[in-house]
Amino acid sequence: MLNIDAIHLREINLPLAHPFETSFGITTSRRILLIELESEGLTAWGECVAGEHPYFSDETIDTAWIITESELAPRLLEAHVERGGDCPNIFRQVRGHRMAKAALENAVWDLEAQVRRVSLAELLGGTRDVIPCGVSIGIQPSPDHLMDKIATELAAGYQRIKLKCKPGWDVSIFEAVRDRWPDITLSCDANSAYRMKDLENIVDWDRFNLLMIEQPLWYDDFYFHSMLQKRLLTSICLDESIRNRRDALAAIDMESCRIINIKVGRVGGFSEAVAVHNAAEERGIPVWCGGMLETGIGRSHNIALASLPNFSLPGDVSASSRYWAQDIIEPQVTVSAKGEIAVPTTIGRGFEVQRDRVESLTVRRQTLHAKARVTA
Ligand code: OSB
Ligand code: MG
Repeated sequence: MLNIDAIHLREINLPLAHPFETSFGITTSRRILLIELESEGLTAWGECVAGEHPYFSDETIDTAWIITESELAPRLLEAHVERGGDCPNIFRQVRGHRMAKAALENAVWDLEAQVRRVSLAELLGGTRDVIPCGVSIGIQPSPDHLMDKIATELAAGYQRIKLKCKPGWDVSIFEAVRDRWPDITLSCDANSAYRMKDLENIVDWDRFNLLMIEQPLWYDDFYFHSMLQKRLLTSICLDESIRNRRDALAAIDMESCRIINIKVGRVGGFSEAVAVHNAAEERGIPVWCGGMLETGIGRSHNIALASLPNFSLPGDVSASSRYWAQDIIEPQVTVSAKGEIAVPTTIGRGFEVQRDRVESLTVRRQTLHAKARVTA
């Protein structure tokens, strides 16, 4: 039994070390909802990956805050909780709001790992000692800026370069990058910036030998992606479209994609992330772990998840220093010269939260307490 005594919500504000531009906008600073669970002297953490605006997904930090405070946290405090895997059922009545649910559920798994005295990776079923790392490089002010960034990341050892793209920042960029680096593992991510009128343009990208094209079409689509995939040699990878295991099954059976990006926040927590992973594995579809510009808390959860066996492609989980002047965990997440992150084997998530730092970055807070328990 996991007796949760209190749930603390807090918002921290943290500037990114470098602005991050996608087809849907530029992020220069993050407003992040952190969850802290208190349970019989233990502290567990969760991070909500919803952004400030409803651009990547329909959730935002503000919707997540309200739903957590008014619906999810009260349910969790009243429930009989044995394990992290109980959370989907506890939250079942609330539709959607998967990023809000994930922040709480992942904190419960973090707590469960501490109570069982195992690493979070082990609790999730992880088998890897190290995870292979790639980087996601945002749209840059100029092609020269992009070339410099790629050179830096390759020198650091990253195994795969993913370029954010959009109409006007695509073919000419791929050409320039392939001219200079004909053999690197390269992919692109459109974040739904294209439509079927662009089909012939996208088919032409086959000549760049990309590992995958991530979410080229609508954020909620399977059918048109399957039409596009039929015309392409390059694999499509779905990100935004995959909300749960059933979506993964639909996408795989319709041949809308040949690769899946798993983001634990996007699918509603570790239980569903493992379910998507397993469904893909049974059908021979490789997965990789996506990122959402997380602090070290969400990042450490991503590392544990990415240690599962079917995370066979390099993910977007990279070093703390690529995002933050100083991360809020200790040690910071670092990547080896081979482009790998070591999966912690110590109890729990394996990185300490810098509590004083978090305290000083906090701009809003709210605490919910459990009702006094009756002990026999
Ligand atoms: O589509 O993968 C995406 C960041 C914010 C929103 C969506 C995406 C991303 C990234 C960055 O690609 C991944 C990372 O480095 O955390
Ligand atoms: Mg993506």
